Amino acid sequence: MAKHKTHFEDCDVLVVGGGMAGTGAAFEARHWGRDLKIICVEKANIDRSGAVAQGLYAINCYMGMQWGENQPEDHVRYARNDLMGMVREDLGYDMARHVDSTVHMFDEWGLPMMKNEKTGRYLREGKWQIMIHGESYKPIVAEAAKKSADKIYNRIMITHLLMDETNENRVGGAVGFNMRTGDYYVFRAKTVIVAAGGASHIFKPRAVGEGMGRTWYAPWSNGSAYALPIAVGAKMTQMENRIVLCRFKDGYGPVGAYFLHLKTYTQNANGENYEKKWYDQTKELVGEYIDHHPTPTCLRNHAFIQETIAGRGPIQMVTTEAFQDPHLETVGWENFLGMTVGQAVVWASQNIDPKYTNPELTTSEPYVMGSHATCSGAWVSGPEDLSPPEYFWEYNRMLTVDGLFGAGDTVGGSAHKFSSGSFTEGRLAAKAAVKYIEDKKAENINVSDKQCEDFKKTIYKPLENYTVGRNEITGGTVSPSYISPIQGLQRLQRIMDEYVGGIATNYMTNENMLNRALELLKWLEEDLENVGAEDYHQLMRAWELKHRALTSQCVTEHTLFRKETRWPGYYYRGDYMKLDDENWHCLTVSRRDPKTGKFTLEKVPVYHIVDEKEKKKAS
Ligand code: SFD
Ligand code: AMP
Repeated sequence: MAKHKTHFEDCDVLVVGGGMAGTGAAFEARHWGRDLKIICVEKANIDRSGAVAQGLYAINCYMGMQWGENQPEDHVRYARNDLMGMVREDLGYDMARHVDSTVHMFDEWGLPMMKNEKTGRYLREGKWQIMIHGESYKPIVAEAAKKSADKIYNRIMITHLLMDETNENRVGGAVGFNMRTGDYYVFRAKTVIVAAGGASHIFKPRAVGEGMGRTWYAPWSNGSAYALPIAVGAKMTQMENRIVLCRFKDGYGPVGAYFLHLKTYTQNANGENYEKKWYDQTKELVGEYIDHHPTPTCLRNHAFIQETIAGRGPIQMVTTEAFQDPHLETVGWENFLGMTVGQAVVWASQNIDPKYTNPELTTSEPYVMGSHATCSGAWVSGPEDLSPPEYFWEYNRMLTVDGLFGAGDTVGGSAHKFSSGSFTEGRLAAKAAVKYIEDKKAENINVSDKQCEDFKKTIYKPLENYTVGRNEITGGTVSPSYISPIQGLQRLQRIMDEYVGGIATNYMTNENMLNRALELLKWLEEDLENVGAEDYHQLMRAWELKHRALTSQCVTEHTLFRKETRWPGYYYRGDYMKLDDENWHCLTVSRRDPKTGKFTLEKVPVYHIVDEKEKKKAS
């Protein structure tokens, strides 16, 4: 253990994760806290980390209030509709009313924005989306964070949150290790903002074998955003609301620019528009939600999945018409070259020229996120001017652990934030964290040396497991006493895939399957005490896996709790196939007791804040 040098860093605001939300948090913390010490800790390198590492081709959340294009209320209606009613409208409204100012800063900072030549406005891809040349999106926002924070620590993975020993429910910082040097880092902090992104590789991906590692969401998004708060007893919400994405096959290229800007459309293998065919069947399941506009993302998936099960796949995107226009053809290719290069490479390597061949689509494995058309994540306080009492405990975006804040994928209930909304939420969280410090809520925090030393032992245990266990290998690499991170990951993915509604069962699950999953996940948790890491990179893999496994337990508990199928196309509860507004028009909230590891779940009212006054007046 002595081999791993310990570094201490004391600060006011600690930002965990320097992605979209983390860079927003670091930037805004400096704005409000001129004299505060602000530290950002990033697992990779902030210049190219997180989901936006490769770049993006659109900013998917921009109101355009300066031109009267949309108002925050409109966005709340949109997100509520898309999520089948289940969103935190206070959080969504709060993000929407501030998101334009974020985008205007990106513009000032040099992000190349496409313009509509006729109107001079940002070029719309869709009602909410604007188009960018975004290959350098991430370095641009990283620069703002680097100029704002006292220090950015790259290559340090945060594994645990520290807790105050005088106040059981108050955060005291975080610990982690540098995956290049192996050094141990203790960050004692007055406030912590978790902005560690979503989770891929929880469910078995479609791309396995030679394609292993390819996913739509960033493969390095490992659920720390959920595991860190869950481990200290913070409440989580809507963790059952995993998302399945319609994507171009094999490269997982996004479809938004194609549907919305290029106006391409889908068809089954016989050239038929299949979506309409599933109208009556879907109506049986979800009632009038199928009549909403735009059709909720999950219900579009539903038709796709059912049509494929019926044997009329593959489903194709009709690109051959749009691509006859040379401008649209350029946009179609550039969209991937600036965001998902792998899709362009797949097409090139499979002789698919979308001008002449309609490429195949697929539905992805599920991801856990809080920023796309889904809202899994932490249960946080909303802003004081909007939130009803159940949703408000003084500091905006503070979790149910004092001094612990969240933003972006970390935060549940506020869907459709995307890159710009996640950055915005980071700003909101940072502003509140600074206020928390100014209000003297972070005084006399006590984090003992013992707490830090105990975590140090825990963190490096996988190295020890390997060093001892490898001596027992008598042939090959199969060890009788430890498992490798990749073995553990594949086991986790299989449990989630086969029992919790992954691709193996066409997203189907039920109570028996979920109970079995919980049993298997418990055994996995026990076995993960024996995960072995041969170097620091594998040590990171070991901790990523542990975070994924804890996140998975929470997802499974939530899926078991909600006894209905709220989002057909994201997953199905075979034993409760219908949407049940009478019993389940509510949010789900869980808490894991850090001492016993037991989860408890509750229903919390979903308040429809926007339009409610009008409705009341009318009645
Ligand atoms: O079309 C630790 N997203 C899109 N958003 C848009 O606005 N437009 C698009 O065009 C988008 N598309 C898209 C998108 C994502 C991807 C992967 C593709 C295409 C291919 C979504 C946004 O990217 C997403 O909403 C935000 O990035 C979410 O922000 P945030 O901050 O919640 O997550 P992050 O950016 O991944 O950052 C997380 C950071 O945390 C680090 N990290 N650091 C230290 N210790 C740990 N334990 C850590 N664990 C994680 C990560 O390294 C990362 O830097 S489209 O498909 O929708
Ligand atoms: P995607 O590329 O699928 O991640 O989507 C990017 C943006 O376009 C998101 O805001 C989606 O909700 C939206 N979007 C994608 N496909 C459609 C569609 N068929 N109809 C309406 N909105 C869509």
